[in-house]
Order: sequence, then C-alpha cells, then structure tokens
Amino acid sequence: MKKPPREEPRDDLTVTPPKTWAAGVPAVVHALEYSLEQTSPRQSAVDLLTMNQVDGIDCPGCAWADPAPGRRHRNEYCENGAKHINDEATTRRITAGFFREHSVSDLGRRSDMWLNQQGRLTEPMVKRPGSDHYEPISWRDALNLLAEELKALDTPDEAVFYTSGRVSNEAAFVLQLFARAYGTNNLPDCSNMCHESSGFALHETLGTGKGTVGLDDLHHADLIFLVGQNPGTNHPRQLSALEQAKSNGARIVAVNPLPEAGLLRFKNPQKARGLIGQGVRIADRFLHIRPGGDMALFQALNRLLLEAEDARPGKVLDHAFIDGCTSGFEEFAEHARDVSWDDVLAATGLAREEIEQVRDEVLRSERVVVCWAMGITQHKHGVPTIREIVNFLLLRGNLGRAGAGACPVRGHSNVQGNRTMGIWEQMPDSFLDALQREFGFDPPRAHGLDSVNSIKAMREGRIKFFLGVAGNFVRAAPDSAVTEEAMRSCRLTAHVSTKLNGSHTVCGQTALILPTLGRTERDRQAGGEQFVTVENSMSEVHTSRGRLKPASSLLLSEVAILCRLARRTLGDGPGNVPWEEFEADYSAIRDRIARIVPGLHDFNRRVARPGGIRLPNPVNEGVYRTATGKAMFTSNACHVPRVPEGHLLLQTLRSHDQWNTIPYTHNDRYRGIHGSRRVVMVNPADLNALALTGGDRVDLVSVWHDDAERRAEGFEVVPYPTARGSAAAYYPETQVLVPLDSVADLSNQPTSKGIVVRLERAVP
Ligand SMILES: Nc1nc2c(c(=O)[nH]1)N[C@H]1C(S)=C(S)[C@@H](COP(=O)(O)OP(=O)(O)OC[C@H]3O[C@@H](n4cnc5c(=O)[nH]c(N)nc54)[C@H](O)[C@@H]3O)O[C@H]1N2
Ligand SMILES: Nc1nc2c(c(=O)[nH]1)N[C@H]1C(S)=C(S)[C@@H](COP(=O)(O)OP(=O)(O)OC[C@H]3O[C@@H](n4cnc5c(=O)[nH]c(N)nc54)[C@H](O)[C@@H]3O)O[C@H]1N2
Ligand code: SF4
Ligand SMILES: [Mo]
Repeated sequence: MKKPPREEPRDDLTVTPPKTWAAGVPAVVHALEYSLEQTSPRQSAVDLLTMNQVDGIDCPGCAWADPAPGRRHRNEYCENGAKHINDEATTRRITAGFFREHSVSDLGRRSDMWLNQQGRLTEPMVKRPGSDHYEPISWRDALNLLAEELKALDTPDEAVFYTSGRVSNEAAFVLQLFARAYGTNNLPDCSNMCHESSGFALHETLGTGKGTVGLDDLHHADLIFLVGQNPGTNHPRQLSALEQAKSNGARIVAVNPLPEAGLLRFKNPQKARGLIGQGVRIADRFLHIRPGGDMALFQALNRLLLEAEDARPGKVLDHAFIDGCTSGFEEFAEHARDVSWDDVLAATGLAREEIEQVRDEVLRSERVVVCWAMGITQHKHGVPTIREIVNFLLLRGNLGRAGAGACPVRGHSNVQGNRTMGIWEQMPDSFLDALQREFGFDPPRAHGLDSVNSIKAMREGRIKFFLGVAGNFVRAAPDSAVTEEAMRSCRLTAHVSTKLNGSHTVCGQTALILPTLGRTERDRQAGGEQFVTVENSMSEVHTSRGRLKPASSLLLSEVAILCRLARRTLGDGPGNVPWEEFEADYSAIRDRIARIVPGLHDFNRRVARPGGIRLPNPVNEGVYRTATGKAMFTSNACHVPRVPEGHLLLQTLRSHDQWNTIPYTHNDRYRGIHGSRRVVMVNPADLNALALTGGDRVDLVSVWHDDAERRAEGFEVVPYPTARGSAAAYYPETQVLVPLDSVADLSNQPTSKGIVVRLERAVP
C-alpha cells in the first residue's frame, strides 16, 4: 500500500502549448498512472471492466449515457471515469489516529486535494463543542445525537438537508421522504449550482426540466451545437458519440471562449486506428465567443432565420409545428427582428459573417441538437439564454422528433435522478400528493431553501442543523468567507461522506463525519446483497452494483444511515413509512417509488432488464405541460455583458485532473498547465493592455456592489487564447471571489462563470 502524502504538493508551474486534440494513448496511460497510485493494479482492472456494463458499476463520474447494451465496448469508460473510480477504490485509509494527529484547525489549513489523498473514511467521528479534534463515536451515539438535535429545534425549517448528485435514487428518495416526514422542504442540492438555470428555463418553456434527446438522436443529428461545455475533460465519452455522429455526416459548431482540446480533435482510445494519426476533427466551426455572449448569439441566429423565411416564405420555418405546438410566436418574432447587430457583435465578440455562416449550416440541416453545460447556466442571464436556445429549436421544429432536440449535459452521475426522486425544495403538488397517498402523512407545502438561500438563512441564524449527504457543500458554494461563517453558526453540521474534504473542517458547534459505502462496494443488508439505481443525462434509469469489499467493516450504506436516523428522529410517526423494511431490502423502496414517480411503474422488474428504463419525456410525445399547454416562444431583452475599463470577466472552471471541488493533481494536461492550479489564463492582448506578462504574480480581486473585499491571492499569469476581455481560473480556489448575491435571474444559481475582477500585482 502506498502511503498518503504528508506534505502539501508545492506549486511549480510549467506551461506548454495547449493540446489540439483529446483522448488517445496519453489519456489511457495517464489514467493507469492514477489507478496504480490509488489502488493495486488487480483491483483497478476488475473495477474498470465492470464499469458501465450491464449489471456492473455505473461510473461515479459524469452523467453521460451508455450505448445500448449490445453496442457497448469492452472498455466502456474514459480516462477520467477511471480516475474517479480509482479515487474511490483507493487502498489508503483514514483512522482515528489520523484525527488525533491532526486538529480541525490543522485540517482547515490543508487543501482539498491533500485531504482527499489521505484515503477513505473508516469510522464515525464527532467534534464536540469547544474541542478542536474529531474523536470516534459509535453509530448508535452518532445517530442519537443527530436525532436529539433535530427533535430540539423550534421548527423543522431550522434544518437543511443537502445532497450531491452522486447518491443513488434509493438514498435520494429516502432522504427527501425523511426531510418531508420530519416537516421541511429545505432540500438544497448541487443542482442549485449546476443546471438550475436549465431546469427553470426548460420547465417554463417546454414543461419538463430534462433534456429531450437520447444517444441515438445525437448519432443521427445533422448539426450539433456544443455550447459552453468542455467534453474532452468533463464528458469524455460524449466525444465517442460525436465521432459516430460525424461518421454519419453530422456537422458540429462549438461555441466557447476557450479553444478546448476536446472541441477540436478526438483520438478514440477504444479503436485501434484511434491510437495513431490525427484523430477525428470535432468542430467544423469554432465560435470564439465572449463569456455571456451566447444569448445574443442565439438571438442573432433567430433573427437571421426569420429574415431567411421572409426571403423564401414557407421554406425556412416549420409552420406546421409552430402553428400546432407552440404559443407566443408573433410576439417573439416581432421582438427578435429588432435585435441590434451592434449589441450582438459587442456581446459575442464575433464577426457578423461567422454568425451568418452558422445560419447557413442551420438552413442545410434537417435535424439540430443543441448541447450545453456550465458555460451557459452559470451566468446572470443563464435562464433567458436557454429560452433563446429553445426559441431557436422551435423555429424549425427541432424538438420532439428523432435526431433533434435540447441536450443539457448533466454533471454528476445521478444528479438528474435525485430530482426525479424529489430532491428539490419546490417539488410540485402532484408529487407531494402522491407521497401523502402512499405514506399517509401530510408533507409540508411551502417551498424550502435552495443552496444560496440556505447560506443566507444560516447567516441570519435561522438554520441550526445541516446534514450533507455526499458532496462538499462549503467548497462548492460561493463566497467562501460568508459560507464558512454561516456554517460555523450552526449548532450541528454533519456529512455522510466517503472521503475527507474541506466541509468537514468548517464545523458547527458539534460536527459529525458519517462514513459511507461508495458505489464500487458490496452493499449487504438484512435482505441480502443490494444494488442501487441511477438516472443518466438521457433519462435512462439503470442499476449499479458494487463488487469490492467495503473500505471498512464500520461503513454503513447511505440508505441505512438515513433509515436509522429517520426511525430515531420520528419514532412511529407521522404516517406509516416502513424504514426498517427499506433498509433491509432496497426493492421495497423501489416498489414505493414505482407508485409515486410517473414512468417508473413496475420499477423492480423493468430496471432489471439490460439497459434499464428510459423515462418518457412528454415533449417527445407532443405534450407540453406549460402555462399555455404548448411549447412557449419567449421574448428576452438582449444582454450585453459589460466590464469596466481595466477589468476582466472571470470564469471559474474545472481542470482535466479534478472532480468538482477535489483536484487530483496540479496538472491540466490539455491546456498545457502543469504543476500549479493557482494560475489565471488571460488573452495576450489583454495582458498587454494591463501591462502584465506571463509569469507575473497577481491577486484576483472581485468587484461587486458591496464593501466586502473578495481577494484570491498569489496567482500566476498565463497568456492563453481566451476570448478578449475574459479570464479563466480554477474552481474551487476562486470560490472566494463569487459574491453570494451574484446569482442568475430566476434560477438563483451562483454566477460562477461571470465574475468581474481586476488583477492586482501581488506584493512580493
Ligand atoms: N473530469 C471531470 N468531469 C466532470 C466534472 C469534473 O469536475 N471533472 N464535473 C461534472 C459536473 S458536476 C458538471 S456540472 C460538468 C461540467 O461540465 P462543463 O460545463 O464542461 O464544465 P466547466 O469546466 O465548468 O466548463 C465550462 C465550459 O464552458 C466554457 N464557458 C465559460 N463561459 C462561457 C460562456 O459564457 N459561453 C460559452 N459558450 N462557453 C463558456 C468554458 O470555457 C468551459 O469550456 O462536468 C461533470 N464532469
Ligand atoms: N466557482 C464555481 N463553483 C461551482 C462550480 C463551478 O463551476 N464554479 N460548479 C458547481 C457544480 S456544477 C457542482 S455540481 C457543485 C459540486 O458540488 P458537490 O457535489 O457538493 O461537490 P463534489 O466535489 O462533487 O463532492 C465531493 C465529495 O463527495 C463525497 N462523495 C463522493 N462519492 C460519494 C458517495 O458515493 N457517497 C457519499 N455520501 N459521498 C460521496 C466525497 O466525500 C467527496 O469529498 O459545485 C458547484 N460550484
Ligand atoms: S464519460 Fe463520464 S460516465 Fe462515461 S466513463 Fe467518462 S466520466 Fe464516466
Ligand atoms: Mo455539476
């Protein structure tokens, strides 16, 4: 077994030219290096071969869909999936001795990378009021402590229950059931910081919060937009789908302020010919857009399509679809014709011809898919931008038919499933009514708190109890100083976790670490060996079965922890929830889900079939559950992001070697950045104007209309071909710069991709 590092790795930056292709041999070698470091080679090979296979482990990485059962490759995983699974399957362990050696204050000074590298958590720990150390506690005492705190609150709304998208459907369902039986809808989740803007805009305009396409649609599209996403790093197997689409003749338009490697070329490591040569070109057109300019881009495209229709009446728009299935067209069209080219060019930084060329691509294409991710949702105008994408799709009837549609590319492997299971602070009455019928208690109806509002409520002393099931809330949330103070003001903070992270070091008066099984591990309960289920980005629900021996004999599953906590907190009431039966046999949970969630009827039987269940999407059946009963065109004021002279618009993003808040190494291979994450990427022309050069040390200072100083210190400047006026730096190191009040309109999602900053020369 390799020992975990005792020291923090030092920053030692080297910069090489960014790569112009993704995946291929170095990707495979690189994944193996990380595997060997984390686990024994034998164990790692066993895990990987069952990954994303029928009856195997669902990759704990992103939510990208698997090909149909007969079409899966023997190695149906990517470099990063291999890293994520090996990070969980590490042979390193954290024991009670570790916490004796390291005080909470000491751990609080460590990076999340170092904390994660110490290995798997092995037994429940408590930090008592006034103490600076975690000490062991039995499960019984830990759960009693939590239950007593919950019973002592003045109202159930003084508690919040956070989840991250790695938890299974079964655990998510049990968690929301417990929270609602206890009496609150305070169910913030990582989705509030991720695709909330997509959910809001799609719900409003199409009547469903989910994407409308499956893998087959991508394979058969004529034109695919990749907007605000970096698939080479964050959804690598999407590149295989794009490769297949291209071999079927698809064209691809990538829209991004950074020329990301995975948008340019792809060498498929699953194919012999993928290992040599140039690989496949991905983007036929690359729009080097300014951050936040996408709304203007789609407005311009919409205007151009309307004008093309004027020139060739009846030949451009899908009138049958517009007349039969949509509302609001006339008003939208009038507004869209007025969008000003000056605004569009200022907002996008593109040339008019580039946008006209994309219009021509659209006019040549029968079937169009638009894919997007955080580059769209994490902006102040994320919701109206997605509305414009919907307008764009509606104009030519690119919805509800094969090869066309909307594809918000989800992050966490089960983030979409968590929502299906009721993890949302504002679940509709239809869901709450179903819970009431099934379990005989009256769930609270008032909307609960999302992530940002939970922090505000903590700050105001309205929240006393925080339970996080998976995730790293403190690091994932914006405005680190504010969030940390808010967490510290709680009476009790507790986390159900596989590995140590920064959130465990920012404690309420009492703090608990509740270690749990990971997805790779065998889950044995009284009723026998269990599997769980998850839902991918394309609404396919399937099983995941871990096979490894648990990291410690003291680990409980998430379902077991939550069912036991519910029994201790709620006793025999309210209603009749068979918590014990749920814990013993997860199929009992699925039987109930089957009666509550539309589309999951006969859940246990259907999910056991190879490939699982594809949840119906009403849009694909021509049903729009919107205010007008139709797909809604909307009119949105054009937004031109403006940054004061001498400032830049900063986006905070992921490197190739990290999983969200957890960096695995200091490298970002595709961008040519090695040995340090404290870097800020800036366009050379902007550096010139700011009298800075590569290698200079700067502080990033966030500019916001309050008096608080938000400063991230000691970043090295890297000249990089990012769009003019913008900069990029890694999250979570830059979390301190994102003001809590800087949120997307309507979705309340933090604007992690649109922070106005100035670069100040660091004092040496
Ligand atoms: N390896 C790995 N995989 C992951 C994750 C991980 O941390 N590591 N995280 C998972 C999760 S939870 C998520 S949500 C997804 C995130 O997947 P992505 O959304 O791809 O993740 P980000 O790194 O945030 O990158 C956003 C991309 O948007 C671009 N961008 C930024 N601003 C704009 C803009 O205004 N307009 C346009 N057009 N583009 C813009 C950036 O340059 C970048 O390429 O990945 C998932 N997969
Ligand atoms: N500035 C900025 N902020 C952002 C973003 C950004 O782009 N920029 N992205 C946002 C996005 S898209 C997201 S999704 C959030 C991510 O927010 P989170 O989902 O809260 O964060 P993660 O880093 O994925 O959480 C990692 C932790 O999850 C725990 N874990 C892993 N697997 C399991 C498991 O199987 N069970 C349990 N119980 N625990 C497990 C481990 O303890 C690990 O330390 O961050 C958001 N915050
Ligand atoms: S693309 Fe996503 S789901 Fe697929 S193996 Fe890679 S990380 Fe896992
Ligand atoms: Mo995410």
